[in-house]
Amino acid sequence: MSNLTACPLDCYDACEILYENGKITPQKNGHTNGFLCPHLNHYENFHQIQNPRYKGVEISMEDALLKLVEILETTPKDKSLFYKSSGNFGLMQDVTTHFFASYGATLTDGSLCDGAGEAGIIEGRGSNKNMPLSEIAKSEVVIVWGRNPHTTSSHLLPLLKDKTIIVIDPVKTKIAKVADLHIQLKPHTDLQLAMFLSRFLFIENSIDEEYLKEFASEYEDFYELTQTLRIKKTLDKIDVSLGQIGDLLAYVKDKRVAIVCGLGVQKYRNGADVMRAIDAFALHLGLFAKEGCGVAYLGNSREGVESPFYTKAKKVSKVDTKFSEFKSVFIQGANPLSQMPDSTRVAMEISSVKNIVYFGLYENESSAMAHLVIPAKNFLAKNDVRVSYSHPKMMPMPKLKECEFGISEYDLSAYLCNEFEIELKTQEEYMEHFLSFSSREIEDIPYAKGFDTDDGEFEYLEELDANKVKSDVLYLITIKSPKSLNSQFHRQNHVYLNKSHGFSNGEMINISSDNGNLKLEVQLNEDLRDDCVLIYSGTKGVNALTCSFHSYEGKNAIYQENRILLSRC
Ligand SMILES: Nc1nc2c(c(=O)[nH]1)N[C@H]1C(S)=C(S)[C@@H](COP(=O)(O)OP(=O)(O)OC[C@H]3O[C@@H](n4cnc5c(=O)[nH]c(N)nc54)[C@H](O)[C@@H]3O)O[C@H]1N2
Ligand SMILES: Nc1nc2c(c(=O)[nH]1)N[C@H]1C(S)=C(S)[C@@H](COP(=O)(O)OP(=O)(O)OC[C@H]3O[C@@H](n4cnc5c(=O)[nH]c(N)nc54)[C@H](O)[C@@H]3O)O[C@H]1N2
Ligand code: SF4
Ligand SMILES: [Mo]
Repeated sequence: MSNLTACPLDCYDACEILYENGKITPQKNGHTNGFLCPHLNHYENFHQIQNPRYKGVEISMEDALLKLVEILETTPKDKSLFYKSSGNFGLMQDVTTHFFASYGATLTDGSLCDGAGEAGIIEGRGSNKNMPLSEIAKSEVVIVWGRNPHTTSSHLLPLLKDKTIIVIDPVKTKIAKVADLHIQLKPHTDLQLAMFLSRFLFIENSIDEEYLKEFASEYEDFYELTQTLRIKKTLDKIDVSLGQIGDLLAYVKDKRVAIVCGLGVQKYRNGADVMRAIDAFALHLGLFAKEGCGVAYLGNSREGVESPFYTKAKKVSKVDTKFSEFKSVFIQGANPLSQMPDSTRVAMEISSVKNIVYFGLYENESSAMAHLVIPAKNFLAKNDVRVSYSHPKMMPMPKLKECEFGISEYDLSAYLCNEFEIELKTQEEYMEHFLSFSSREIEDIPYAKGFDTDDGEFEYLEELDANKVKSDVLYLITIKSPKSLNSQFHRQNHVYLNKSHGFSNGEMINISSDNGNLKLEVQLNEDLRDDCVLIYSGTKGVNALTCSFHSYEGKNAIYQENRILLSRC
């Protein structure tokens, strides 16, 4: 049996890995380049939940499954909610969705992650096809725009060697420190910057009019829209200089350019518009039609893969879920009590739910609230298969070890389907179905022949709903930590800020927003702007500060819209 598998975590890289002599090791060839990130290096050291429990008392798996059936039987179908997130990215994880949808439970839609940016991309291009890693490798200049690759996509780093690197990020990230140009703009001002970049390309006459006439014929209207922004006043407000814009344009001129975007640009209400304005800049640079050029974002990793599961159901948003409207809530691969925005609201809402079922690997805020806890098996002990955001490979994740505790998603679903007489194919049939997409075609240069909109043309933003840039406010930056995968593994417990606020290292301070507050210990960090306060995703309590409004498009959470106040404890 091959000991080759893939990392199950929700991460850009989707690394192939080996399981040899009871140890996870990196795959020498391919994009992992023989090194693993800290999560996988220490994966098996993290304590997994081993025993099911009901109301705090350990019970057998058999009793846990009987309890689960009893909970479902005593709950009206429309009062059962299935809440799944991305703890494990395997395609087989959705077999539980199949059960709950077929059963008649309510599911969730919306996104805590990349939905706003994706909506903007789809509006502009008609679809969301990602730039593959193999094309990024061929570029000469990489613009890292609101992504933190040393933390969140470390396997991109070898590809960036010897290229010109431009970083657009309010934080002086590791990549910003070695970049040829770092634009440390004010948060939430990327829309304005992207509009200016397009405008100056027009002014310099650096656009390919023939290409635009064919694929984006409204370009003159868009140019007019960019002119509605006053140059000096806006640049001052967003903290970008004309010189920086000139430098950036000089670096990208006549070069193969990859714009590698992350979530940072779109954790805002108008996140879709921001991404669409960045796409427009890429379009004016001609990045959609050339080798080694393009825009990379998270994208739809399941492009071209048909789901074999039944997933039609009533859906409620996973951003502001009204848990109290349900009698039973089944949580899989998620820690909503920490990771959803407005966690105080979430805790209040969910406390009135009669039956909270948690199906996961680790103890956390959600398992602590749950009445019934069912341990899952980890990816090494079950069969699955996954796809990646950045390459077309279908990666089998076969079962590589026995584990006496926990239950796989397939086995749990098989049990429930049997109890409730719902049709389910064998696991082998589902695996075969997924693997049949192994040779699906993914274009190297997406959109080379035009866009996927109705008329094949790029749809521009038509009005500029740029947020008012405020001065004298503190922005909350809440991003991914190198030590945790959201709330999995080693969670952080500090607030990071620079010394201009007058606090010292180790001091406990109060951080408050319109939404709530929390106390954290200060770590001074001079990589941050004076107007930014950083708290990592996964830090306990961080989402007490965030609101549960949706982005205007894409039904996404907006983690960085809250202004922050700091005070001594
Ligand atoms: N180690 C680790 N890796 C992870 C994860 C993890 O938790 N830990 N999580 C995984 C998941 S679920 C995801 S979705 C990905 C996300 O990975 P990334 O896309 O890298 O997302 P973030 O870390 O949220 O933020 C990226 C960058 O955006 C910057 N930023 C913040 N606000 C703004 C802004 O207004 N404008 C601009 N231009 N930049 C801004 C931040 O300073 C940060 O450097 O990472 C995945 N990989
Ligand atoms: N403040 C703030 N909040 C954020 C973010 C942010 O940047 N800042 N980022 C947002 C983003 S991008 C995301 S994607 C979400 C992530 O939100 P969640 O998906 O809720 O994130 P995790 O904290 O990774 O929790 C995943 C859970 O999955 C379980 N799990 C892991 N593997 C398996 C498995 O094989 N089977 C089962 N059944 N369970 C498993 C683990 O027990 C773990 O508790 O958080 C969002 N929340
Ligand atoms: S870099 Fe990402 S995909 Fe690769 S092993 Fe680490 S968490 Fe998994
Ligand atoms: Mo995410």
